[in-house]
Amino acid sequence: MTKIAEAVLYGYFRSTAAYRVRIALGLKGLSADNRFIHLRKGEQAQPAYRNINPAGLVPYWTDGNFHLAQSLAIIEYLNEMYPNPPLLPEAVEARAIVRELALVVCCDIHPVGNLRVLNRLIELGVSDDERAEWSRHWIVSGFEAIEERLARLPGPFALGDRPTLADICIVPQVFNARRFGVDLSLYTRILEIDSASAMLDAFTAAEPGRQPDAE
Ligand SMILES: N[C@@H](CCC(=O)N[C@@H](CS)C(=O)NCC(=O)O)C(=O)O
Repeated sequence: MTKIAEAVLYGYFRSTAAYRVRIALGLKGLSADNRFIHLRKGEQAQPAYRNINPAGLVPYWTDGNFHLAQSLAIIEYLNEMYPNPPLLPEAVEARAIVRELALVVCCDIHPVGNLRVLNRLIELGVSDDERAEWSRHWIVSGFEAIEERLARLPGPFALGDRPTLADICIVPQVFNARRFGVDLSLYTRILEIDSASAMLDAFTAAEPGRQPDAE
């Protein structure tokens, strides 16, 4: 594991977006200093963190004067700075498909189940059960789209025998789906990715339960 000298990753053990960056770092054989922002305690909204990342979200990446938000931007940055092993396939079409799958997770599933959205639903009087149903609904809707797409692609990963950005996004979303009690039995290709990933240290070391701030 090569430590990137001044780099700091701000994260939270259960943040699926930070989980994506942890996997990417692991696949590259890289590490950074970790700082933990306790999202449940609201540390992301405190001035101490807002002064670092005004958006008040994790993950956040700093390397000296270079600052970067958004997990996909951080992962693509790491992929360009440290090209081996590549996290995107070589063929243009394959790269586009991998990005398509990653974006279903990052744009269509994750944002509507994010903590601040669920907190806003609490303010609007939505019950615990209804909020859980809300999260499951959007995970199922996105997973159906992903599963259909994956059915036409070779496994065991999203696109062939090497993990890519698609797997980096899908695996943390599977963790989140299990947390919300989604029945995953229908998604055989997604489960295949989950099993193939579980054989790789980069994925297991990034699991929420293995992080120093895990509760
Ligand atoms: N699109 C952003 C999403 C970042 C994000 O929403 N992170 C969540 C944790 S997974 C967060 O910080 N939530 C804090 C909150 O909702 O207050 C990314 O991919 O980095």
